[in-house]
Amino acid sequence: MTPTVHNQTRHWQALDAAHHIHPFSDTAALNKEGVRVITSADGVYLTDSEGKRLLDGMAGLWCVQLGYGNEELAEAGAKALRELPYYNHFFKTSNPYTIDLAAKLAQLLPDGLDRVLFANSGSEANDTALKLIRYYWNLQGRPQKKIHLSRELSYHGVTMAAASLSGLTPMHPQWDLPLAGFEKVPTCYWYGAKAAGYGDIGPAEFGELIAAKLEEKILELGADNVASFSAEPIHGAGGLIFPPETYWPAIQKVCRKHDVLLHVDEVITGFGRTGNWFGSHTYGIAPDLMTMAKGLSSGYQPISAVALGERVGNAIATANEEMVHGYTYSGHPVACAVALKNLEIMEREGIPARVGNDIGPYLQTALRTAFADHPLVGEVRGVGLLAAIELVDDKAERRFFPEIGTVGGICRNHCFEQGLVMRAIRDTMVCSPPLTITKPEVDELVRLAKICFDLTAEDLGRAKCS
Ligand code: PXG
Repeated sequence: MTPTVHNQTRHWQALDAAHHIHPFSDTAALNKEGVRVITSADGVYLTDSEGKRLLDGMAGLWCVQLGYGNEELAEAGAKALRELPYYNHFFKTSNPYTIDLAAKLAQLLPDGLDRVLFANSGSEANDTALKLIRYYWNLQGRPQKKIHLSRELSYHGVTMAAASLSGLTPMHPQWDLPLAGFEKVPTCYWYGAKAAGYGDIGPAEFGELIAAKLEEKILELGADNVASFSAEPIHGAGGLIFPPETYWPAIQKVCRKHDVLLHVDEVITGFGRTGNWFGSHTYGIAPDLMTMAKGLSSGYQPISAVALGERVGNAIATANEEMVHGYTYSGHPVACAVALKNLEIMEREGIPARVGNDIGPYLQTALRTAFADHPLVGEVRGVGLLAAIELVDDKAERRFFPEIGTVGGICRNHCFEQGLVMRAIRDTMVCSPPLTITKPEVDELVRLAKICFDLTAEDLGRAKCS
């Protein structure tokens, strides 16, 4: 590293510390340490201002489906920027990019989801979904149906309503949330069931039991007061928790029985991540509303959407009054152009099927083979190109470390040092690489992860993996 490069990094770090507040960060601690400045990216690799390369096992924040440096996406954006850099949809207007994207989504989405509204982030999409749910019940003449149910450990974003919907409780006290009318139900975290006092229950039975808890909650609140149930098909930021196979069928039955709208948050699970276009395809879910963001544009542009099933879609389309909602940038032409190209490439290259049949199983097998006997690894779980490795104190007992998050933090730091980006959620290491990752790159990811897990085991004085 040359002195000028280092000075440039220091300069950026100083300016960042002085003027930029980071999301989900302890500002004082971060400024003391100094941020890492990412200057470029290509394929599955990031490069920082010191010239260090990192294999991005997280696809940014679970979003860069097609990897970095995709020329076609860049060209699509540049073309739209020249042709129509902005126009809105408020004044009885539309534009070809937005129209084509809406129609393309209707074609790719699960049956029945035929209409979409656009927004700019996952949080906005979820906020919008909650408003539409309230509007729907108001239109039905059932204004008392107002309570939004969601799950413990869920992550739905950070606006006042999306944070209220989120079940990760540390997200609430700084902002006096949740708002009134948001209630939580337990979730289907089978690996943690023993530690949570459910005993030695099997996954299938646990899935049914947790779905029954949703019904109990609805009955306790009164079905006439419950508007909706929101859930990610797979918990993402809550620790990559995959549902037992009994869970989703039972949940859907409960929602139908009690006339509770089912809102599925596919911000992470959408666009090929699970080996199908949507997580709802993977788990056979038929949502009333679906929200999506991230992979919709491979993260190249901020864009999100709410898709509506027949019930809510028809109610709005036949309300014969103005729907008083919309953003300046709803359906932004440049974002729509990039998203449209993203979907075209994914379709042309058969990306969801590649994840489902080829590279996804390859990653899952490689991780299971590498970590089956690792002293810290209690479980490797995953679907498609989502994988979680649970680091535990006692494998046989499925017992977590006493100070939750410390070991995950140690491991995550080793990963950065070794040139691998993996996220630690509590003591679960998670991985969600670009969907374009190659087999040699998966091999490299697993090789680096193994070094880091071994270093973590050494730090803890545990035997290393042979
Ligand atoms: N729903 C889900 C399921 C998400 O994962 C959002 C909504 C909110 O999207 P926006 O675009 O408003 O951020 C998300 C976002 C992490 C992490 O560290 C995860 C997300 C965002 C930031 C960090 O895992 N997911």
